[in-house]
Order: sequence, then structure tokens, then C-alpha cells
Amino acid sequence: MKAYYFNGGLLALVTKRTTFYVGVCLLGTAVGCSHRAARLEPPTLDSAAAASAAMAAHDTNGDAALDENELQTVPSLFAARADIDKDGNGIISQQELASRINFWQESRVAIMPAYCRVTAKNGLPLAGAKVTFEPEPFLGDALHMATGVTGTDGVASMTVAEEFRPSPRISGVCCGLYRVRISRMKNGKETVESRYNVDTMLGTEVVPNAVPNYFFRLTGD
Ligand SMILES: [Ca+2]
Ligand SMILES: [Ca+2]
Repeated sequence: MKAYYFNGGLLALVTKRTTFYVGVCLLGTAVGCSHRAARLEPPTLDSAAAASAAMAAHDTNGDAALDENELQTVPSLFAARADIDKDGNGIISQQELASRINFWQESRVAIMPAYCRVTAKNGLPLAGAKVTFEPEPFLGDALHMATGVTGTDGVASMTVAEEFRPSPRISGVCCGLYRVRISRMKNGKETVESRYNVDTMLGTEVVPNAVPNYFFRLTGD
């Protein structure tokens, strides 16, 4: 078991990557743990600027909110809409998005483990697929792309590049909104439909302190 320490006293405990349904345990302090703490800082995001940029890019009718039709163009927000739409009116307002970004920041979680399970149309694990989490452009350049490759169990352990990690032993993804691309090349050709990679309709939110499992079934229909 590995322990990841976060500045501010939050701790996630994660079992080995081959176990998809891992547990995340949150502790108010690191008291009682024998592992050595690594000081990590979460990326700094300007929530107001990011929410404004999201509206500039996707609010086509100019009402400072994203309705269901507009959300269809932002896979990550569409996937996370139930959690971000706090007043439950079916639209994500500029303020609701800014509040969600503040929620990531206030969590003080610097990096979260993330495990993706990918299955093919037949429901079986898709091995050898490259999974990419690409930060939504409206979040600016503070977040970094994360990648992983699925094993025979269809599970990929996602991480940012080593240069963005405080230690090679610490891997994971920063909290945020990501477009998800899944690619599996064979003999130089892409075997996964474009709507899962170059024209992706997949997205997700990496939520602080949530169970770090992400499931993508490529339905092909
Ligand atoms: Ca709108
Ligand atoms: Ca709302």
C-alpha cells in the first residue's frame, strides 16, 4: 500500500494498481502513519478566469450559463454536470463552475490516483489502449496531461509525466476537468473510433477525495 500525502493534511491510501476498485481513505491529519510525508502543492487555478473562459468558448447563446445543448460540446462538463449544477436547474452557471474550481483548490489535494477501466463493445477488457486525460483548455495551463496504457485487465494507471511529479514513486492526476482520449494502434492504424480519440465525446472530472476509478465502455454504436 502506498500513501500519498497532500499539503494540508489529507491522505489517500491506495492499493496496488491491478485492483480496480481501490479504496480511498481520508484522514484529517497524517498522525499515526509511519510513512514519510512528501510536501505537494496543488496547481493554482484562477477560478473566475477559467469560468469566464469556459463561457467565452461554449456559451453560444450568451446567457452566462451552459445548458444541456451547450454542455454536449464539453465532454468533461457534460459528464460531471450533476455534481457541478448545485441548484439542480439543469444548467451550469458561470458561478457554479467557478465554485467547483474553488472546491478543488480548497481541498488542498495536489494529486489524485486515477485508474481507468476500458472495455470494448463486447464488454471485455481492452488491452494495450493508450488513455489520455487532456485538461480542458479553459482551465489554462496549470494542469498537465496525464496518460496510461491498459493492461490485460483493461485497467490503466493514469499519471502526469515524471517531470511534473515530486517523486517517481508518486503518480496520479491533478483535480480538474479532462477530455478523455482512448487510442489503440495496430500495424500503424487506429483501431478505436474517432469519437473516442480525435473527436472525443469522452470526458471526466478528477474529483478530490473521490474513489479514483473511471470506467469507459466503447460501445461502437
Ligand atoms: Ca448558454
Ligand atoms: Ca445550475
